[in-house]
Amino acid sequence: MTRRKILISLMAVSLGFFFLINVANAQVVSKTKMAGKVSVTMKVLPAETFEGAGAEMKWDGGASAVTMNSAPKPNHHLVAFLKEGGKPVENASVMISYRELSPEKSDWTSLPVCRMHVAGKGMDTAHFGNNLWLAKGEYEARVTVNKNPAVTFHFELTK
Ligand SMILES: [Cu+2]
Repeated sequence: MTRRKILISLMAVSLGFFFLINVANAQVVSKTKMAGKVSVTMKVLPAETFEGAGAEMKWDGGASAVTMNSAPKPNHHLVAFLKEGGKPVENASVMISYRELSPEKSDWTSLPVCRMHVAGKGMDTAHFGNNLWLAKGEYEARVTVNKNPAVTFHFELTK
């Protein structure tokens, strides 16, 4: 092997590691609870894009999407997927609020909730929520769907 080829393979290997580390770093939280007859799956995903050619989310109602160029730049996507009788719920009035429990205790903050679906995947993937910035720590999120009692989820972000 020439020196140049060795250098290129080293670069490819380190690029591979870079992607691996990033995938491993993408923290995903998913929890499900019942709110009346509606099953509410709260997810905390890495922030998703709403704009540009390869946009991951298609906004389709409610509050404005918090885009990647918002300040502070969002690092998470806090959303609720709803099902009733095993079928995805597309239309609902959804309120989401959250608060930090540790390291600092904060007041409840309401998330501007928009409805979206996964771009190109149709309304079966409809969900409610938004991008936001959250520091590492423990949190509680409260999701209210229509007139059902609110459901509370506890989650921890390690990054
Ligand atoms: Cu989304």
